[in-house]
Amino acid sequence: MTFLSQLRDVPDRLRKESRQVPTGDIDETEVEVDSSAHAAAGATAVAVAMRRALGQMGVRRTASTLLRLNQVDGFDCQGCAWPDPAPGHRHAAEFCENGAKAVAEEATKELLDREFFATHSVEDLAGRTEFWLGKQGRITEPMVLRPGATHYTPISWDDAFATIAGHLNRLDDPDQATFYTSGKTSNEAAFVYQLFVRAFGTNNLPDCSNMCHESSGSALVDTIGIGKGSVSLEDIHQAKLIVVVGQNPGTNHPRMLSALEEAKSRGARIIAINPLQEAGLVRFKNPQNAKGLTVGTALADLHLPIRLNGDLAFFQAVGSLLVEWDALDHDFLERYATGYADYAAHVADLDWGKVEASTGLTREQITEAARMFADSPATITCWAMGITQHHNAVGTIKEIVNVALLQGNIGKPGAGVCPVRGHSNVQGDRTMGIWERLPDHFLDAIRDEFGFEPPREHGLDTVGSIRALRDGKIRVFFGMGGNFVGAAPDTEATEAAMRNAALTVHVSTKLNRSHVVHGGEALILPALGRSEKDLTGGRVQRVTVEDSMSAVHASHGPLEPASEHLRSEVGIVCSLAIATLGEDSTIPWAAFREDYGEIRRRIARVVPGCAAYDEKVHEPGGFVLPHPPRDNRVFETPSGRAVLTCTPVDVLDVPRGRYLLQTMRSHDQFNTTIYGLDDRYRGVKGGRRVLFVNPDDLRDSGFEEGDLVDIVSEWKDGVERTARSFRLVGYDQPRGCVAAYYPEANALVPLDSTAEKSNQPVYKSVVVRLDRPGAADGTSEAGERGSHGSPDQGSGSLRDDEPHHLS
Ligand SMILES: Nc1nc2c(c(=O)[nH]1)N[C@H]1C(S)=C(S)[C@@H](COP(=O)(O)OP(=O)(O)OC[C@H]3O[C@@H](n4cnc5c(=O)[nH]c(N)nc54)[C@H](O)[C@@H]3O)O[C@H]1N2
Ligand SMILES: Nc1nc2c(c(=O)[nH]1)N[C@H]1C(S)=C(S)[C@@H](COP(=O)(O)OP(=O)(O)OC[C@H]3O[C@@H](n4cnc5c(=O)[nH]c(N)nc54)[C@H](O)[C@@H]3O)O[C@H]1N2
Ligand code: SF4
Ligand SMILES: [Mo]
Repeated sequence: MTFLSQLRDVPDRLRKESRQVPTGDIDETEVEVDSSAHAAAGATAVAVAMRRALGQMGVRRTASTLLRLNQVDGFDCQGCAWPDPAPGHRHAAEFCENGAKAVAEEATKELLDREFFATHSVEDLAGRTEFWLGKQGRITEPMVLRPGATHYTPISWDDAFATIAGHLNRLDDPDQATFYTSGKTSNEAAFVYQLFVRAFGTNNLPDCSNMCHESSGSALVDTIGIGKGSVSLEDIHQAKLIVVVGQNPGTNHPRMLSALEEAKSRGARIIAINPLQEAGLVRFKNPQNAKGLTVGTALADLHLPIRLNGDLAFFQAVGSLLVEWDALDHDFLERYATGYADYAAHVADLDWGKVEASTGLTREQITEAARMFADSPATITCWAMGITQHHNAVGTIKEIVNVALLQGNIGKPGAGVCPVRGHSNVQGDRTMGIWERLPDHFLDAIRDEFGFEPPREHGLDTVGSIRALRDGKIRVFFGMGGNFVGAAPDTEATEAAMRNAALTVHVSTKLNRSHVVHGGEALILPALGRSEKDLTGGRVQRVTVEDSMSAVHASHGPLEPASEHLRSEVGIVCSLAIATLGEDSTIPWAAFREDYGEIRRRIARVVPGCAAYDEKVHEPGGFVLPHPPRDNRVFETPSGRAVLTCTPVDVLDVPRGRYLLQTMRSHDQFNTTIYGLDDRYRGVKGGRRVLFVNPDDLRDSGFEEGDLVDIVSEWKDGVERTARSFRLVGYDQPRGCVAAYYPEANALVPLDSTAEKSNQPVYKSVVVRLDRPGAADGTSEAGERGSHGSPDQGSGSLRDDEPHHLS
């Protein structure tokens, strides 16, 4: 079923959902928008980074952390998963503004003690924004919220473990628990965690990847036989064409701009495909030159302002032109690929009308880009959430792979496919077995090493876990890091689901919404952060992480822990395992807790590609995991070849009076952690509840710049979801597209609106209308429907609409 027909199936009567996340402690009337101030200079970035770092950490902690950040004998940045240059090629300041903010947020001197929890009831905390919660400081001791209690109170570690073990062991079935992981967890912690969960008896291991690059993994496994990107940092430097699509590196992977700059200085051309003109790529000054002083020019040679969700059509059109022009690597296609004949026939029928409608681009624009592909001997395509968070994301990524395969751009220097990962160790967590659908050979290795039979039935992912919580099938939620409630789609449904659990537990550094929207009983277990010394077992412990380009290396923090009561994630998992599984477990939990080297020696025997792990991670710069397509053009698919695939082009029609909404990050947040209220590169200052709208659409809408609107999404499940009070901002982007920040807009994303095959929430193409405040529930002062465009379109009228292409 296409998205279009799903929309047209919206029932006549919609159930209204309008639970709002708190807004009270941010004065959004203070928001200032200066649309001309979009460009940012490097010097500003460094000044902002230093101001934040000094403000939160003080002089001494700032010096001792930032100088060790991303250094060979230092600690890995908690920010994104962008790789570090080879040892010997690193700068003294090998970090970006957002890396400095990530460190400052964790290493803050603000502490959150038991008095804080005695003062603030959970009800009070549930009325605060994520921004306020996160700014209260580091959690310093384990806390419990007993059934029916109004306040969190201190609990000893032993009692905490006994409480959790009691809940787990009282379940009728291990599948009544689910164990989430966010992507900061180290390889050692991830390995013991998945081992514990499987020894307990379930594969319910949802993770943030389910919301992030699941679509990339699905598409890449099917086509090239491995779910990871095929390039190294050196490949980026050597590429002749780099396509950055659906990604905002100036904010989310800032050091990538340095790599792009390097590539450009060696003659690469760059195409940016994005509805927005993101800073660094498209707009004037390079915000992230490592030294922060030189002011560069826009990196992209070509910017294509694509309509949201148009990328599948775009890449298919490029592929069809490459076939038409015979700009192909025939040798590669014959020796390594399969499916070319079908693909060529499929794209020969390309409907350019559909392509133009879907992309909002002209045939000339697409042809110009295709020429750049044809002229390049080595092309890399990089992508992130602008690609993965759509209903047809898996198909789009397969289309990106098709184009790469046509030109033999896999397994040669300067070429490849590059899904740019989000969290600093999200890729490593998967490598270590955090996956609800772990393959049998991996489970066999666990069985052979540890002498127990792990469960074989696939577990639940993120959306599956929310549904199971809602339906009462899951009673215990355990979160290793992250902010499940804040990050998940459909805020009202997710919050209700969490409240349905008997027990919710979070291993955390900072307070967030998942602690205050809780199950019958709730625990907060405070963990060491990556910037802190880990002396578990009485010795200095190192951990290891894997970056977006499969490089694995060690990390150890320099700082004294924020509190003596903090424990490492490894320590927490091992103690919980002993409490839950008892002393006669076949797994040496105490030895693991004593010496993480013991965990690494098991990783070496169990995890594919990790032989001699403990030796190799201690070499300067670590080692790179094997990647058969990249290393030897070996494709471990059923046919033993890379697979070209055929996907139909669907135009995502939007009914009249509706817009396509994407939810994205500002320059002052890390996912649900809100560092501050300024999106400097987009000219927004002092607030977050803004909706960016094309200026012509704004003019036609009957609203004015600065007006407040409620954003309403309608969906075929019969629920009308509302996010209230967003200020309209005119902002250059294709007509019909609008943008708001995550997590404020998560309430609008229906739980069941997920990508085909990957089940990833569709965060980047939500059909919405704009109402005058209160119109949706009849509390509007004007007393009338405030729907954008044709005022006769109330809820449920979608089926009568003539859909039209917004271009
Ligand atoms: N400072 C900072 N760094 C971060 C994070 C953070 O929150 N803050 N988060 C980390 C995580 S977990 C992740 S996953 C990454 C996310 O990194 P990004 O994917 O860069 O994050 P988003 O802000 O979601 O930006 C999506 C980009 O895709 C564009 N886009 C949206 N829809 C489409 C589309 O249909 N087609 C095209 N071509 N473009 C589209 C948007 O305009 C935007 O530029 O960043 C990581 N790094
Ligand atoms: N609307 C919308 N929703 C989205 C997205 C989107 O683009 N749009 N993006 C999705 C994506 S790509 C992702 S990855 C998810 C992110 O989802 P998550 O990874 O679950 O969320 P974060 O906001 O990164 O988690 C922040 C919390 O992690 C905890 N934490 C921080 N550091 C540590 C640590 O070292 N150890 C431990 N134990 N805890 C720590 C802190 O308590 C902090 O409050 O969100 C998804 N949600
Ligand atoms: S680019 Fe990413 S990993 Fe590197 S310093 Fe910045 S936030 Fe940290
Ligand atoms: Mo992510």
